[in-house]
Amino acid sequence: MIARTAFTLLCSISSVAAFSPTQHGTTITINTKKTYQQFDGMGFCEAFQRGTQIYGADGLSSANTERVLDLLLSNTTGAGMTILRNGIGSSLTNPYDLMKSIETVTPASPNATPNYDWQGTTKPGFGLDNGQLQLTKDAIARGVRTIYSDAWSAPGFMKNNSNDSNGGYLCGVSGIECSSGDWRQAYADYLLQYFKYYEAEGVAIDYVGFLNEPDLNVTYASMLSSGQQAADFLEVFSPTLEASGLKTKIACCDGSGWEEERSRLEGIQQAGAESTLGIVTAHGYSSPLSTPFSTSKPVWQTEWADLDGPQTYAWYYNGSTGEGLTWANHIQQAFAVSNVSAFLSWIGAGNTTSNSALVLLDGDEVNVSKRLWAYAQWGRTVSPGAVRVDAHVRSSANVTTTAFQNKDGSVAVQVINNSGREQQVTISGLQTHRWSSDLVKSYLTNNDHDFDLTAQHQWSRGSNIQSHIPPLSMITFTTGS
Ligand SMILES: *C1O[C@H](CO)[C@@H](O)[C@H](O)[C@H]1NC(C)=O
Ligand SMILES: *[C@@H]1O[C@H](CO)[C@@H](O)[C@H](O)[C@H]1NC(C)=O
Ligand SMILES: *[C@@H]1O[C@H](CO)[C@@H](O)[C@H](O)[C@H]1NC(C)=O
Ligand SMILES: *[C@@H]1O[C@H](CO)[C@@H](O)[C@H](O)[C@H]1NC(C)=O
Ligand SMILES: *[C@@H]1O[C@H](CO)[C@@H](O)[C@H](O)[C@H]1NC(C)=O
Ligand SMILES: *[C@@H]1O[C@H](CO)[C@@H](O)[C@H](O)[C@H]1NC(C)=O
Ligand SMILES: *[C@@H]1O[C@H](CO)[C@@H](O)[C@H](O)[C@H]1NC(C)=O
Ligand SMILES: *[C@@H]1O[C@H](CO)[C@@H](O)[C@H](O)[C@H]1NC(C)=O
Ligand SMILES: *[C@@H]1O[C@H](CO)[C@@H](O)[C@H](O)[C@H]1NC(C)=O
Ligand SMILES: *[C@@H]1O[C@H](CO)[C@@H](O)[C@H](O)[C@H]1NC(C)=O
Repeated sequence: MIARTAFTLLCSISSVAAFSPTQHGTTITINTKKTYQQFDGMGFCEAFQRGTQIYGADGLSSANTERVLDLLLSNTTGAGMTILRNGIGSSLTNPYDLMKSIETVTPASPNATPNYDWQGTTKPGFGLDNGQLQLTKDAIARGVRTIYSDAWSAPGFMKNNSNDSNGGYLCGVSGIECSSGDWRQAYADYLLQYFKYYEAEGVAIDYVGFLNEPDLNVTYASMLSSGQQAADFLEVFSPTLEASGLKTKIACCDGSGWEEERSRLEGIQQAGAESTLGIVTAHGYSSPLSTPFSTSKPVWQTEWADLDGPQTYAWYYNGSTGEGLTWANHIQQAFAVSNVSAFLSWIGAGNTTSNSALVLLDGDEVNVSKRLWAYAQWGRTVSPGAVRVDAHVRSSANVTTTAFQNKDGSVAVQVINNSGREQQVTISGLQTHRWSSDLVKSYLTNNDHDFDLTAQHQWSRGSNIQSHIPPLSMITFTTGS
């Protein structure tokens, strides 16, 4: 539905604002010449067998499997996610919701020939790698460009607590001497073998993580590590990966919060191992995203969700932790303040009584949280390879913005109005279009809209965009053909 009322355009009269800034007006000035970090994508995870629920483990019909995949991945009807994060299994068995390892038999020593078993990771009815291989293929077919495979732990026999759960450390890193020896090379070889199995299925893994939340000791797969200890493994892993000829790059360390990751990154830097990393990865749980890390590597927020709240589908109700607007603000601040290049949800779709999924499944019921449409505001309008550009806000109210320029020259400007009144917004500085017949479109999400196209107009380059943003709403404006 195109509702023309919410949108007017100041063609060619250029920067003459049709209202006084004192009337709840907001002016956003875009400067595409001033650029910041690259955008790599929006993403999600279906590890711990959550993916099997997309394929019907809890009663979802095949028609709804398609619908759920579209909701997460489609760039015309869904959130347009382009990054999938998979879990590399470390468990001995795979009842729900464990992830079985490709190496469950303990070798006699770190140098003994390993007994890898890819077929052993079959989840009956859902295929290899505990169901994740099929999801990976389907995701790629629907536009996912980047696969990030992350190990929550090494197999138990490589660790000083002899278990893939309950924390413990990799044998052979600083301070961890095990009677069984140094297992760093064996762990590197094991991760490599996992990628080779995917390669044989025609799937290239772009990034590999060898830790997940290495600051937490928990009763599921987990492995502790300091920055120095991560560097001790990188010293072995990086040359192993390089020698393999695979293009997979290393991610580290998926700290459970921003500061937990910052301290590990600093440890890696002090140990001189930063150059071995492809990306720096952090979660948002234990400490919130804040000032950027001091690194030239792209930084990704790779896991975050509301784990504690009751199931929340609303965009805005009272500003609580699971609402769509709350997450729109988290995502926007991550790009604008914390310099991330990608933002990943914990669970995409799943049957959960917590509030962590963007799409909640129950039997054949599919309930979409407004959080999904917060992800769509970037996933649908910014393509991997875009760069964030300067967007300066002058506002009498609570309006925040990010702007990105896509490789084709088009620009997407995400504007959140956190205030309880409608905002009049003027966007200036959009100059860089090469099309003779540009369009400007606006996509609205709030309690009544799900990334709905609310206006579409001819637009001439250099002219201002003027619009109204309803209270407690988000609009992304896009230019392009
Ligand atoms: C828009 O509203 C949200 C939710 O109330 C708030 O968090 C945000 O800071 C507001 N932004 C602006 C620019 O008013
Ligand atoms: C949308 O997805 C399709 C299918 O993957 C892809 O070919 C196309 O380039 C995408 N469009 C944008 C704007 O990202
Ligand atoms: C593993 O090493 C850590 C750090 O030295 C130590 O605290 C822990 O007790 C060790 N675990 C076992 C089971 O020995
Ligand atoms: C590993 O720890 C888990 C969780 O505490 C426990 O259930 C399991 O029996 C342990 N496995 C082994 C091989 O000790
Ligand atoms: C991790 O937690 C387990 C269970 O509470 C405990 O036995 C173990 O000592 C802890 N390990 C470390 C290294 O803290
Ligand atoms: C933001 O990240 C990029 C790498 O993606 C880096 O080159 C740049 O220096 C960072 N900027 C800030 C302010 O940290
Ligand atoms: C918001 O409303 C929910 C549902 O009624 C309630 O559980 C929660 O405590 C409220 N949160 C705040 C911050 O008021
Ligand atoms: C999904 O929504 C329906 C209808 O509102 C509700 O009855 C059901 O409990 C919801 N399911 C979940 C998993 O929240
Ligand atoms: C979803 O999970 C709940 C809680 O674990 C469970 O009771 C329910 O049966 C599950 N739904 C389906 C359809 O499996
Ligand atoms: C903007 O919105 C946020 C969240 O609702 C609020 O905390 C903040 O006070 C608001 N700021 C202004 C200037 O209204």
